Order: sequence, then C-alpha cells, then structure tokens
Amino acid sequence: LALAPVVSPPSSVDGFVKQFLTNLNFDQGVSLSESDANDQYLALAGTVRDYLMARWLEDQARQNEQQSKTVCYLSAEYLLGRQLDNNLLAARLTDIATDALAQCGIDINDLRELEVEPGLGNGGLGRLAACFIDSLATMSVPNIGYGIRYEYGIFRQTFVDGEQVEQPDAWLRMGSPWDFPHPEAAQTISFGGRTETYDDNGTERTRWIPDWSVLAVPYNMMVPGYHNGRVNTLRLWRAVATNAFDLRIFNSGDYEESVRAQTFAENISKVLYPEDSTPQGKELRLQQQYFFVSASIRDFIDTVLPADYDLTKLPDRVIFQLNDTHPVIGVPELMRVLIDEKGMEWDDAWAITQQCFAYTCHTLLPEALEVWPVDLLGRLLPRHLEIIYRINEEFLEEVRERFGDDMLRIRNMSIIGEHPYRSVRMAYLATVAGAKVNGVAELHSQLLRDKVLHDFAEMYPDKFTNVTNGITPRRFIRLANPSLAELITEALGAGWTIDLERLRGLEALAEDPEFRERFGAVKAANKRRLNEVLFQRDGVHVDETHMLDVMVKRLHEYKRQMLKVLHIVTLYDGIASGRVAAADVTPRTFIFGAKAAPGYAMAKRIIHLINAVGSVVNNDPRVEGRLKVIFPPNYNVTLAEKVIPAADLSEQISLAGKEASGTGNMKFALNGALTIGTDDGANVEIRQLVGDDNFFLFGMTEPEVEVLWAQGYTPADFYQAHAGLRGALDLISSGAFSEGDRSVFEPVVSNLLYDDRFMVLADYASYIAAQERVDAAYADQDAWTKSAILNVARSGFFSSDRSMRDYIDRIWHTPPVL
Ligand code: DL6
Repeated sequence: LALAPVVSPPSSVDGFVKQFLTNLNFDQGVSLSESDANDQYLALAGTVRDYLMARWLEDQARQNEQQSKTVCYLSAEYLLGRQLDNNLLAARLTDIATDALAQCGIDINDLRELEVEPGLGNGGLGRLAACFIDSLATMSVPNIGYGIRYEYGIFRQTFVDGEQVEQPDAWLRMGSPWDFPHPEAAQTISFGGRTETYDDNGTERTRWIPDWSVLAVPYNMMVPGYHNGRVNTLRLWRAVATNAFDLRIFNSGDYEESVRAQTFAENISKVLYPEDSTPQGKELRLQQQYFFVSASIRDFIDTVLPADYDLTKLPDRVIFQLNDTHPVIGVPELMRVLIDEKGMEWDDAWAITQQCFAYTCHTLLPEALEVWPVDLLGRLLPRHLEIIYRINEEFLEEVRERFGDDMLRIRNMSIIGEHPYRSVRMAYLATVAGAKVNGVAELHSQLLRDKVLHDFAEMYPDKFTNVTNGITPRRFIRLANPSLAELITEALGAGWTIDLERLRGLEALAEDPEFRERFGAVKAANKRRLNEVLFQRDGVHVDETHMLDVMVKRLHEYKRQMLKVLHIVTLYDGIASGRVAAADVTPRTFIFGAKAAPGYAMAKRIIHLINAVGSVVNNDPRVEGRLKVIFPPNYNVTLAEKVIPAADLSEQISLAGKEASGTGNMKFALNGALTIGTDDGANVEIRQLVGDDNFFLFGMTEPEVEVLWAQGYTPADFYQAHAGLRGALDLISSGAFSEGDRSVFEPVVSNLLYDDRFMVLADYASYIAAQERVDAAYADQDAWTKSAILNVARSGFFSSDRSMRDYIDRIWHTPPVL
C-alpha cells in the first residue's frame, strides 16, 4: 500500500468541482453555501495542490533513485509573487479551474485578489531567486531552494502626507495554503558557547559546546515546472523554540520569564531585514543566516542523501549556490560538519568544500559587501571563527607562495579585515572557498575582475565567470501580459515560452502594419487595465493617451530617482513659467514605484519629494492634460505584473558602474517598452541586442565616471553651467513643492550640490537631451511601435531559462533528470 502511486484528481471540470468541494468541506470545514471568499480561496489553492501532488512525490522519488546532482540554491530571499495563477498555469489548469468555480457560482477573479503575495525578499536579488527556481523546475533540473520562512516579509509601504510609513506585512494571517510544515524533519541549530579539544583515539579533535539552540522546522512549497509535469521544492525554515517553556521557572511562578526563551528563539525567522544594499551588521541577521544555512546543509546531508552516503563523493551530488554573501557562513559550517561530526581530516574536508560551493556576487557598492565583526561572529559561532582563521592562514600562505611577501597584497586579500575593526570579509571567504565566482551581467563581471575582487581574479583567473541575469517568461509574459502572449502565440505558434529565442520570429512582423496595429492595441488594453487597477487600488487615473514613463525599483541614490525628478521639475517649470507652450510638451504620465529602507533617511526624503512634486504638478491647471505623476504605494510583484506591460518608456538610469545588472530592465523590454538608460549593468547587453535605434542611451560610461572622479568632481559646476538644471533645483529649494517651507527638501538639494556621490548633476544635460529624443520618437507612433516590437523580438536572451543553462554549463554541471 505504501508504494501505491498517489492518484491525481481527473483533469476535467467535473473532477475539479468535486475536489474543490471536498476540500471546502473537509479542509475548511464549511459547506459551499456557508463559505466565504477566503474559505473558497483556501480550498481552491488546496485543489491545485492536489493536482500537483502526485508529480511532486514522483519527482522526489525519481531524483533519489537516480542519485542525481542537485542544485541547492541558498538564498536569504525569495520574492515569489502570488502563487495561484502561476501554479494553475504550470499545471494547465487555468481554464478548468475557471469553469469549475463558475459552476459553483464563484468568479475566480474574486479569489485571485485575496491572495497576499509572500514578500520574502527586498527586490532584485530575491526576485531573481524566484525566477531561477521556476526555470530549474521547467527544465527538469533537480533543485531545492533553501531559505527562511519569515513571519513578516518586506514591509507594507503607506504614505502619510507624502512620507513613507512602514506597516508590518502579516502575509500569513489568512492562512498559508501553499506550504507544508514538516516538524518531524526539524533540525536543531546551535549558537554560542565555546570549543574544546579532546583526544579521539590518539587524534586531537575539536568539539563545539554551544550554549543555546533553536529548532529549524522546514516548510515545503511546490515549485511546478511549466507544462512538463515536474515539481521541485522550495524549503523554507521557521525558527521554533526547542522547549516551549522552561518548566523550572514556570514552577517557580514566573510564567512570563518561562516563555521568554521561546520568544527569543522564534525571533530568528520573525522578520525580513528591509535593507537591500547596506547591511547593518545586526546580530539577529547573522543568526538568521547561520540558522537557515546550517539547517539546509544538514538537511541535505542527513535527509536527502542516503544514510550510508560516502561524503567524499559529496560534490557528485550537490552544488550549494551562494546567493550573495548572506549564506557564506555555510562554508565553515560544512567544514565543521565534515571534520567535527563526520571525522574527516582538514585537507579532505577542504577539498570537498571547495567543490561544493559557488558564489554569485550581486553588487558593486563597497558598502554592500558584508563583513562581520570578529567579536560578534566569535561569540555566536566560536567554532566557525576558528575554522575561518585556519582557512585564512592557509590561503595567505598560498598568496605568499605565489606573490612573495608583499604585505600590502596580503593585507588587501586577507579574509580578516583589520580596519575600522577586525572583521570577517564574507565576499572574500566566498571567493576563496567557491569553485566559481560569478557576476550577474557582462559589465558587472568585468568590474568584479578588474576592481572589486581584482587580486583574487589575478590569483584564480579561472574561477571568475559571468552569468547574465534573466527573468521567467512564465510570470512576466504569460501571466502578466496575456494579450501579448496570445498575439505572440498566434504569430509564432506555441512553444516560445520555454524557448524564448524564438521571439526573433517577431522581427519580420515589425514591418507588417497589421501586426503593428494589433501590437499597439495590446499596449492600449494594458494601459486600460492598469487604469482600472490603480483606480480601484489608489483612486488614481492613468490617461491612456499619455506616454507611460515608468521608474519602478528600490529607492536608492545610485539608481538616481532624483534624475527623473529633475526631468519632471524641468518640464513643469518650463510650462508653469510660460517659457514652453503646454501644447508643445508630449503628454506623459510618470509612474514611480519604490520602497526605501526604513533607516535610509535620504531615500525617504526623496520619496517625500516625489510625492510633493506629484501633488503640485497634478493640481496645477497649467499643466493639466500634459504632465501627471503617479506614485502608488507598496510596489510589489503583484503590481509589477500590471505596471510593466502598460509601460511605454522604461527608466534604467543608474550611474554607470553601480547597478550590477537590473532585471526590471529586462521585464520592460520583453513587454515592449523602450529603454532610456545608461551604459550600466544589463542595459549594456539589452542595447547591444535591441540595437542603438531602439534604445535611448545617455550619460557617462563607467571609465568616464572614473576619470571625472579622479579629476575631482564639483557638482556645483554643472549647476552653474546649465540653466534648466539651475531652474529645477532652485524651484525645489524655493519651497514650491513644500508650501513655501524651504527647509523640507534642503537636504536633498544640498546633497546634490555639494556631494552628489552618484553624479546626478553631471548626467543631467545628457539625460534631458535623451528625453527630447524620446519625445521626438514618440511623435511617430508607428515607428515607436516598430521599435517596441523589435525590443520584444530581440530580448529572448533574457529568459531565466538561458541563465540556468549558463549556470549549468559554466558552474553547476547538473544535467536534467528525465
Ligand atoms: O542580481 C539581481 C540583482 C541585480 O539585478 C541588481 O542590479 C542588484 O542591485 C541586486 N543586488 C542586491 C544585493 N544587494 N546589494 N547590493 O539586491 O541584485
């Protein structure tokens, strides 16, 4: 009986109705007539799960049987987006479910809206992880995504008087139908204490005597492949106290104190840290990192591998991909497990470890490279610090052998930094330990080799490689833009969703007036859909006749939302002052979406400024019908799916050499928006592919930025030199957007005039000129549509399926399991 296969419900409307009603009755405990929408949503999710279950169990069995090599993706973040539609699409159930619910008198659209997306990530890095696991499942490559099941994901952003106010994201409040807890598979994760040596039959060994521990309980989520019947697993860990309460203290009458330990332990998976590029070095964050990485490595060794597995062969079965530095503490953890727990010798353990890890770096900002104070790390993980010291000692010995006693080089390459305090440089540890190190776009990987990790690239040239990021066409075309998907299928036939290079077939159609008209109609319909969504959500209207000029991404100075603000203020100033006739300005609606890290004061002030500019512009009759600014709060994956397909112009305007890749840029191009962008991150590759005629390039190149810095950058010179720039900054300074109060945005203006680390003023003139080229191009709608089609046709490279193929060829060597 135990071997009997799980039987899927019949793939028919009747079968779905039956299963749905069963779930409503037996899981939710209600009858159809008494159920509310949330009951129905939960039962619907349960039904979709039931359809996927047999495949999931089969896949696990098959992968075990074939002893296949598994990609264990270690990521502190997965920005998943809503699950219902994705899973319906993957399992070819969308129509069946829609009809089945209709038979029960339910509109599936009403249930869709109830799903709260699991916002378990900050932005690009977490969303990338979600795209990658989708692609791996679609390509039948064995993969376990390991991460943390935060009780509160990325905060919900609200605006109060134009300023960002953060609210907790209680995404689990109405139930979590997509995951399965497995308390029986919990791992005990320890912290603190000390180490000691002991004699093990004549060999001196070390053991760690920790002083506290928590349980890591796995919650498994299904990751269905698209139309291939495969289901991989995302395993997220939740922290639970090892003992619910201390009975001794309880018996002594102090109830509160007795449960304190529980609260303390469970804090570990309580909340996602909302900083995306400036880690704060908080102890709880290191606890989170060790917690999920230790649980994951031990889970793989203890429960995925057979009990008698010969661990010297571990690299045949697993590659642990380190998604940025967050999981790098896994390196000393695997060493500790192999040496202290499995009794291996150091050299053997190190040889294995070096084959089992690979590291992806996602940044170029020095402040984003995590370092942990030695004191903190040693207090929390004393054995790991010892192991890191020894790794460093042996590594520096290698450096000496190779380059001689060059003290400066040794100091620069040491995994242990000395200034401003002794710390462990996690990126260096990852680079030394990893079999491969990759950047996330060509330019980024080049800058890693040339600058950020230059000495390491010199020492290990073969370790360094590039894998340009990608996005999943399932979510970002099929789900987000069904009308475009239908048009493409009509033009190219089925199959392009898993072979995105086939979009090239659209190139010829760019010349076909009828196709252009239909393509234009899709864009117009997407604008209407966005209008409905934003009206319902925020009470604002999007004018379908306007150019939609969109900048959605985290708020960070390097991404330069300020450049966009200065453009808007320049246009506004021109009309309001009478220098420019309103009728000569291309009607544009500017859409922003951006969350700022709660502790990032400048970013929050820029959000306030955007809202303030919006409120003045939107209420000034002189610019009515010409300019409008919309800033819906709480930009997330769900909103992205509505905004991106409606966009005409995609703003990718970071300072060259600062954005590692960007992935929003890819989503826009694939949905037929034209990019205005700098030569930065993956913009470079987008422009190469779509062609200069279909991309608005502006700004300094990375080498030009370097030269200007070296010469000594004085932003005030640019202010003096450009009347438009002066006008815009003076208008902000005058209090025009702050009811006459000049102090409100003074810090933003002074920062630009006297510091301007990201050279907004230096690129202003070039940006404005590029925007004028945008206006001119937009005036010829037919030519614009042609460019938009070419953007779609030539962006197939940016499928995350291609990224996965590159990882597999260059780093993982994990064939599909068929
Ligand atoms: O690789 C995914 C994504 C890139 O597209 C962005 O360019 C990059 O900023 C982001 N990096 C992070 C990590 N934190 N930092 N810095 O979110 O990764």
